[in-house]
Amino acid sequence: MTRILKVETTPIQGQKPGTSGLRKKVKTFKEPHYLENFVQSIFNAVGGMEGATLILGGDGRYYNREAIQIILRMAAANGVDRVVVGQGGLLSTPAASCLIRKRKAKGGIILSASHNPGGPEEDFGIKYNSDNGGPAPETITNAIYAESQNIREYRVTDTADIELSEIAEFTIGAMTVEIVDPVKDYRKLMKTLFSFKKIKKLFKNGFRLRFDAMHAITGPYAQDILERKLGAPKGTVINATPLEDFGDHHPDPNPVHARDLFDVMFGPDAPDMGAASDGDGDRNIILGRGIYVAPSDSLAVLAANAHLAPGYENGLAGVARSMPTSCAVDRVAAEVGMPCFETPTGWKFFGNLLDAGKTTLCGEESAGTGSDHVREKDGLWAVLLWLNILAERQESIREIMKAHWRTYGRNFYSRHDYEAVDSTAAGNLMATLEAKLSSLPGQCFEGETIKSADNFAYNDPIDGSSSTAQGIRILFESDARVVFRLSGTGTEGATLRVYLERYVSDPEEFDTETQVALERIITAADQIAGIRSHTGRSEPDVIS
Ligand code: VG1
Ligand code: CO
Repeated sequence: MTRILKVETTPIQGQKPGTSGLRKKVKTFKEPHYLENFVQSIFNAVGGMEGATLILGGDGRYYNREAIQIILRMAAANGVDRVVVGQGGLLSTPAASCLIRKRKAKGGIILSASHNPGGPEEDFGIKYNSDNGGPAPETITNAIYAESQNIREYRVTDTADIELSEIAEFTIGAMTVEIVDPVKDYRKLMKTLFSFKKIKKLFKNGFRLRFDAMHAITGPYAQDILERKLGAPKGTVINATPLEDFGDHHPDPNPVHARDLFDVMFGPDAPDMGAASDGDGDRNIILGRGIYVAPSDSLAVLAANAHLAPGYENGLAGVARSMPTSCAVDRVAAEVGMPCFETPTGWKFFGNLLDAGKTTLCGEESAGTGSDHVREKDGLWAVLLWLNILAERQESIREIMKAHWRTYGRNFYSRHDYEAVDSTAAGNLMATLEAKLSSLPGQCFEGETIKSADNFAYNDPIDGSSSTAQGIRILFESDARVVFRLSGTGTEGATLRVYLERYVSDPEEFDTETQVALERIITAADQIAGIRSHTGRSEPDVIS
């Protein structure tokens, strides 16, 4: 007999999900009732789990397996009918999204702190995805938070751990636990979207790719699809084994944390393409030989060329980008004559547009691109779409970028992150800026006149919900822009993100180094917001 225990508990402060679920230090998650309270709050917030199918998996970071065992015991006690778990407790975020949709599950729980570091002293995270496969919308995340602040009891069974290493089925009381191959369904989906035949031929003809899985979840997916199915040479995927501490690195594909890849791609004998993904496999960066493709540019290029892949041969219904993402994709949309939506940061805001068929491709400046094939951004998908396009166009990545800029002009773009800033100082910076927004238009900084300034608010065109204070944006007369936002995924103090952009139409300027092209805007941003004076920092921690 399986005993169901009702455990008395008390609310824990600050269990508010951020941009992408709840992220805290492992130590916090290990505190008594911490994980349990949040999981029970999820179950309560979605109206109970009686008879439901639930998808469960994570990026393999430290505490992944323990958390899975706890969630399985709680799911059984909450009347879940079936839990589908990735073998070894592993599932990338896009693969989990794929499974939720395929299995018509009520939802999924993904264990990851994405690009944040892992290990006993580092970060852990948990997010809930709804039945469309996407991150729970704000109505649900708000309800989860409300539950977590009122919780008095959670339910759990007293069963032993389930063996996660073999593909098999188990039962806990009336609940079935089905352990599945984490890659299989995802691979099948990719086959429906891309010409594996043409990509195979590309590799056969000697195309060289270096895919850095950063010791995170994409390793097994990339090895299976790129090396075993598409014939890329063995060793194309590096750092392919998921490790609990990601080899003591941040699994964040940016110029700082993916430094080795950048060095190779800008060094002698660079391969044709470089790519990397993050902790949970939803992000991607793309590099060509001696060139880094800004994620905002990647979105624009994919939007302009997606029709070259079988899954998108009929064109796109529309595109969507997060507000801080550059306007490069807007230019493609205008040219094609399709709608372009601007949403707040976080993939959950794309869900309604995708469900309603209003948009096919979505993207964020933070190295996230995806489409309506799932309801998450998808790192390996983006790499495959690039490969399919390269196989069709038979040009280098550099040539493709140059041709794109010649057609549309170039949106120089960079994000400056100030990490672990004192929370009060960061709050003051934003409040001070907010207070003077209405006085900014017409003022001039570094020769740049401000055209408009506001704190971005979004009204969802599908369900009418509104989200306010999503980032302060300042537009200049010169087609340049700066956006200020505080991160919702950091776990130490506050992270200030400053997004900088300048549009240039003169081809003579296209080869300028990005930070140089943005120099005036960078200085103006500091003058407007007092970054140095508020934070005491003279330089950003990460420039991407
Ligand atoms: C960051 C990115 C945002 C992304 C989010 C989750 O959020 O800026 O674009 O959606 O991470 O991505 P923030 O609030 O720290 O700026 V992931 O790869 O962590 O699921
Ligand atoms: Co991620």
